[in-house]
Amino acid sequence: MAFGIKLPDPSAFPAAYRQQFNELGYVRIPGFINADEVAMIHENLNRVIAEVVPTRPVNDVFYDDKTDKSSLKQLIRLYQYDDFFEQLYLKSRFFELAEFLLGRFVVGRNMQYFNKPPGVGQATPPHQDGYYAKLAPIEGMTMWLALEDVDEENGCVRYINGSHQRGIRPHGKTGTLGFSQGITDYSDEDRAAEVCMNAQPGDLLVHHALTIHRADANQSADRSRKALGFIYYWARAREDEAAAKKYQEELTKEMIAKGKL
Ligand SMILES: O=C(O)CCC(=O)C(=O)O
Repeated sequence: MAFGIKLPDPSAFPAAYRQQFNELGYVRIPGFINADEVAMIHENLNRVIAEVVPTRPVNDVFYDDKTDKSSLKQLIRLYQYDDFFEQLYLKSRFFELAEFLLGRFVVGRNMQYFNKPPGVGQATPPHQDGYYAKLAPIEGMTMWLALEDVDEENGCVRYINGSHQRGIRPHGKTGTLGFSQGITDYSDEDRAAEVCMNAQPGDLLVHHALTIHRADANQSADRSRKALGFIYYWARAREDEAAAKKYQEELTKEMIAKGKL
């Protein structure tokens, strides 16, 4: 094709993935990567945590208890400081799947590492990722790759079917580092509609940027809950830069004042 242009391939993945993503607001893909690939990700995460994390600023690295390094809960913008994660994010099957599901060209907005260490791993408040992004239109997705067994005990992600079709809900401050905004009118009806997404290492969950989701705290005695998040948006979505900058500055100030950063 002229100029080497490569359009998103409509036959790259089963059509059922897109159908489920559009209807439910998420799709679960068991075994999206194999055991060797999962092992490679763990190996690279261990390397980054040992060698790179000590050099990163406080707003890239979140702990449940900042005096305890074993309580590491989140690494933000992982692809911006490591070659392995940059390739995994932007030159991989994950990126191709994002274009396939959206049916449009996408750009990467953030890649994160999530953990809920046993004993200290906090709940993830109900929210919609699109609220955080400060983008218009809200056409995008988050991929959530399980790196360990995940279930009700250690904090499965919970989705509400079809919630991506009902617009943005009101959000307010939660005081939770890494998930500072949550839905303020989350109801018993919402809770009753939740679906817990059990997962095994290598399974991929993909949710639309408007899909409502949350996760409980890790209540297990000794199991962590490690995952990677890949966030992609339609390349044409525009950022409200002033709003995004103001939000980020306020957030960092608030978290430092509370002693969380
Ligand atoms: O890992 C979690 O608990 C939640 C992740 C999440 O909310 C997200 O990826 O948008």
